[in-house]
Amino acid sequence: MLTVKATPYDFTFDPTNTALVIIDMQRDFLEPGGFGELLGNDVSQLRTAIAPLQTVLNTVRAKQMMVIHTREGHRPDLADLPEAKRTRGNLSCGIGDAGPMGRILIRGEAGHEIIDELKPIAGEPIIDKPGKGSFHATDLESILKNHNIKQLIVTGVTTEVCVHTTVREANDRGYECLVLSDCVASYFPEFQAVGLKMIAAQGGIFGWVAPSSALLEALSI
Ligand code: TIU
Repeated sequence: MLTVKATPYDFTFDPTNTALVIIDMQRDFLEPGGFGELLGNDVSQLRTAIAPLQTVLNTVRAKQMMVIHTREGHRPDLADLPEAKRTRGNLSCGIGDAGPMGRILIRGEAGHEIIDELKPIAGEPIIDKPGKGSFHATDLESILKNHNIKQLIVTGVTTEVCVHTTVREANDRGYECLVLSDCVASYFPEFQAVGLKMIAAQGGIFGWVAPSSALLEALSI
C-alpha cells in the first residue's frame, strides 16, 4: 500500500487496484472554436492542467497502473443527445452544428479528440460518455469491476462539472477518489477553489484532494 499526503487525511492505495481517470481533455474544451468557447468561456484557463497531468500520466504508465480516458460527446445522428442538452444555452452554434473543428461535441470530429499532449496509447480504455458523469450511460463501471479497480485518481476538466459529477457518481458506487488539484481545471478560478474544497470537506464527503507532487512522491517509493 502507498500513502499520499492528502486533504482531509492520508489517501492509502494499492497501485494494482487503482486507476488514473483522465476526464474530457478534449480539443472541444481546451482549444478555441470548440464547445467550451461557444459556451462563453476563456479556454486558456484549462491549460494549467496539461503539464502536471503529462508528468502524472508518464509516471503512472511506467508503474503499469491502469489508465482510463473519457470523452464527452454524441453520436453523429444525435440519437443520444437529450433535447434539454441540445437546446441549453440558446446557442446559435451548439452541439451537432458545424464549428471550426468539425461538428461540435460529435464523436469522430476533430474537436472531440483528446489533445495531442495526452493522447491515449494502446491498452488504455476510452470511455465515450454522453453526459457529464463518466458512469452515466457508459461501460465504465463494468470495466472497473473487470479489472478489480477499487480506487480512482481523478484528473481532467472541468473541476465543477464533469470531474465533480464523476467523483460523486464514483463515491456513491463505493469507489474512493483522490482528485489531483493541479491536474483538474475550471474556466472559473473561484469554482476551481471551491470545487476542490467541496470534495474534501466534511471529512472527505466525496473524496480526497492532493497536489500531483504528493502522488509522485508516494509513487517514487
Ligand atoms: N462546461 C463545462 O464546464 N464543462 C462541460 O461542459 N463538460 C466537462 O466538464 N467535461
